[in-house]
Amino acid sequence: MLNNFRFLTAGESHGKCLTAIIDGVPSNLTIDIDFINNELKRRQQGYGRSTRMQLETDTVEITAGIHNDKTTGSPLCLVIYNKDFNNKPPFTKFRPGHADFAGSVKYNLSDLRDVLERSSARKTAIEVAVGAVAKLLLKEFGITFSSKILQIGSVLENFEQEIDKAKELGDSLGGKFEINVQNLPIGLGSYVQWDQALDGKLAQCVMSIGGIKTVEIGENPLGKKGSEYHDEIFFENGNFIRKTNNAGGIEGGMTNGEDLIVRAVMKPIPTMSKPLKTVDKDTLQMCEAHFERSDTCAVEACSIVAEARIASVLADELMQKFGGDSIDEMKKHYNE
Ligand code: EPS
Repeated sequence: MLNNFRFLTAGESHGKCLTAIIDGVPSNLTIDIDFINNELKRRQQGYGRSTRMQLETDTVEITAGIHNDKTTGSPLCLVIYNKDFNNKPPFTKFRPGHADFAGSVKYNLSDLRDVLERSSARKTAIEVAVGAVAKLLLKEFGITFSSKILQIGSVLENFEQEIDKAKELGDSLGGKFEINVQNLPIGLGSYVQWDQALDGKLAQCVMSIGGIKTVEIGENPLGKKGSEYHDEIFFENGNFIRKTNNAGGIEGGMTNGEDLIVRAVMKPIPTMSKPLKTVDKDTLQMCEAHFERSDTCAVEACSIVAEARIASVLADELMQKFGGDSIDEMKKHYNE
C-alpha cells in the first residue's frame, strides 16, 4: 500500500449530506464512533454560533472500510446528513470578504448560491470527522491534542461579553487560537526538499481553513535576538531536554520531540446582519451585501477544525515514516 493518509470531501451546506473518502488507514484500527461524534459536537459548540447549530446534530455514518468497529485496510467512507437540506433562493449581492465575487467569476456561475453552498464553513464538519479518524490513529502512538482561545476581537478575556456586543451591533468577530500536540516522535517532516518541511505543510493545512489569515509556529521571533529565541539543548537523566519551546516543536522542518504549538488568527465572519456596501452582480447597482443566518464568531469552532486538519497531516507523516498495512505492523515499525 501507499504509506499515505489522504482524503477528499464532497458536499454542500444545504445539500443532502457531506461525504469523505479516506484512503490509507491501516487495518485493525478500532473506530470509536462516539469519539468521532464528540469531535463533531465540539465543532458545533462555542459562543456566538448561528441557529444552524441548533438545527443540526452532526453525527457520522461510516458506510465502508470497517467491520465490527475495526478498519479493514480498505478506504473508509464517512457521511454526515444535513437536516437543513433544501433549496435556498438565489442571490446576486456579493458579500465582501467571502468567496462570492472571485468564485462566481472563476466558475462562471450566475447564482452566487452555487459558490456559497461549497465555500460555506459547513463542509468543515466532515473534515472534523476525518480528523477524528486521524486522531484515533495518532492516539495509538500516545499522540494527544489540546487547544485554547487566546483572543476574541480585541480582548484577551470576557469573550462572551465581546461577542454579545458585536451581535447587538449586527457585526462579527475574529480572533486567535492555539493548538498544542503532545508526544510526537522526533523526525516527522524533513529538511531535504521544500515541500517536505512539516512547518510548511502545517501552515498550508491551517491557512486554507476559510477565514484564516495568519499561522504561526511557536513564538513569534520578530525582534528577538538569537540568544533570546533559540531553545538550548541539555542532557539530563539520559535524555536530551529543552527548558524552553520557542520553536514550537519544529526545527529544520522536522518535529524535535517538543510539543507542537500552532497559533492562527481568524478574520471576522464576512456575513453580517448589518451588511457592508457592495454591488449587485446583475444590476451593477450599489446595494447592501447578502445576509442570511450566520455566526457572530466562530473562532472556537475554527480551532477544532484546525486540530482536525493538523491531525490529518500528522497521521499522513506518521504513515510515511512508520507505515504498515495493519496497525500492528505500524506499531512494530514504530517500536523498532
Ligand atoms: C456552518 C453552517 C452554515 C453557516 C456557517 C457555518 O450554515 P447556514 O449557511 O445554513 O447558516 O452557519 O457558515 C458561515 C458562516 C460561512 O461564512 O460559511 C457550519 O456548519 O459550521
